[in-house]
Amino acid sequence: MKKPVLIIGNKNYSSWSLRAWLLLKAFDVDFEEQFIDLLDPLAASVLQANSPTSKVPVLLQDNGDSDTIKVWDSLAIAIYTNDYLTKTDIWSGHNSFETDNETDNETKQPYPNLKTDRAYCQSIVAEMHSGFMGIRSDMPMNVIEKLCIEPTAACLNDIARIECIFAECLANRPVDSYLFGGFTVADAFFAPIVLRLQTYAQASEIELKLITKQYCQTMLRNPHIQAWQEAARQEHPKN
Ligand SMILES: N[C@@H](CCC(=O)N[C@@H](CS)C(=O)NCC(=O)O)C(=O)O
Repeated sequence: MKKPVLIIGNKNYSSWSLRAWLLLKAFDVDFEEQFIDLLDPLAASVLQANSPTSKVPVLLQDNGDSDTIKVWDSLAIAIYTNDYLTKTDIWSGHNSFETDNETDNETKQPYPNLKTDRAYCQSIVAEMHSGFMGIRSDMPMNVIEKLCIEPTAACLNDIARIECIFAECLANRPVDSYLFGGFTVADAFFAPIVLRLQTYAQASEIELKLITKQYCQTMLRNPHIQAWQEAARQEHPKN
């Protein structure tokens, strides 16, 4: 079986590409990358040829008999990954067999809070996918820079909401936890926020809560996020 192919944009700029890429990496999916340079004057025609929405990411999987399954949009890629590409339940980070049975294989005990955590995870992933326009418009992803902005009220409201989500998820967890303990799709969807805070927060004197800073540190230590940042720097060799 051929490896799935993930079509992505520039690692310095494409936040939706990062979400899908990180998800596949974190859940050990063996895939190939295909790059579209979004800054190239010909990008529009290349996007049009590869994506029904003319946007990245797009996931392609060989389905035999010259048939290729095409999945566009980061949220659809997450759902497809959960259904077909990994044995981990991406909404909880646990083994799918265990979550189907709602029982920890080792202890044979029901997982505490499994349904509540999965529902929360699904809700914040959907919220990220459809919202946070203030932060998206004031703080476009730019991995390699440190930039000072005057954040609008909409952006500050979005940051406050994100800090509230982080605080609720991380309450009563060890300092170096992901949002639900182990890595879930929520961490992949909030990864671009962490990189945006790295680019803009300190340079713009935006005060963040301790728990937000701790979560950002945890994410920035993730080897896949480090590899993504390094690749973003390679796209711009002068940095
Ligand atoms: N809702 C889409 C958003 C995808 C999106 O906006 N991708 C941007 C890159 S981050 C893109 O392809 N932009 C190209 C263009 O608009 O020309 C998803 O979740 O995948």
